[in-house]
Amino acid sequence: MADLSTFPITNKWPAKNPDIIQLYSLPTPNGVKISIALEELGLPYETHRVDFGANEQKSPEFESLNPNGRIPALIDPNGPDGKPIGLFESGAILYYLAEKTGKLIPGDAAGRYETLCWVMFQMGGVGPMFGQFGHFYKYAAEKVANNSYPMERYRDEAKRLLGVMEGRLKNRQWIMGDTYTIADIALFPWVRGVDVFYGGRDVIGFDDFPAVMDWLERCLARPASSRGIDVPAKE
Ligand SMILES: N[C@@H](CCC(=O)N[C@@H](CS)C(=O)NCC(=O)O)C(=O)O
Repeated sequence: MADLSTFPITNKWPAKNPDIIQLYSLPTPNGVKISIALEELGLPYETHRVDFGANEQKSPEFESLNPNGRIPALIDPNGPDGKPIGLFESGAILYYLAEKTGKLIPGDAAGRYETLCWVMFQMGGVGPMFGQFGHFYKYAAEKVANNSYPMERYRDEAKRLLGVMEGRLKNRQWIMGDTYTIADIALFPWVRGVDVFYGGRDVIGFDDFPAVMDWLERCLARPASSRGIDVPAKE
């Protein structure tokens, strides 16, 4: 049995089965990227729900694994050289899982780097900008009731980014063409989130991006997406 005692996070969230991947998460766009990837890969994993209401993501135990105090974070008891490894930042976790299994990423070096470009596009662009849009459009709407600038700025940037995706997805089934990869898994929960979490479908103008919408439907229709999209479920 793997020994995870060097990871203080396991004191607060004990592992029932320390031999399988431990995922610390919530069903947010960043969180579900990892559960969806794990479902696609068929890797066994145990989930631990991090309660934002109790600010658990900023607890010393959580920050011992991710000093940035944000989900998702993960421990793989069977990391490089068979030793346990702790990881944070969803893009890095996705890349790790793809490298570990040789799946959800093209086999050739050029294809792998191109996939990484799109993962980084999500991490540096789509995630932060869509997130700020949601903040000003929904969560902090009252605070900026007299100033439409923040919402408009991030709305327009979100639209621009969707335009980039529209160009990429025209005549492609997936971001990398015929192969479903971690780039799709990084991006689609954020596009879905504009609608499901922020109610922003109309203000962003989803209808202006038909190729993105068709791709989103294809992503959501995958059985692994249904299994991973609400993980960890409420107890
Ligand atoms: N770049 C990070 C972002 C992670 C992130 O922002 N997670 C959010 C949930 S989607 C979070 O933990 N928020 C809690 C907080 O900010 O305190 C990643 O992709 O893993």
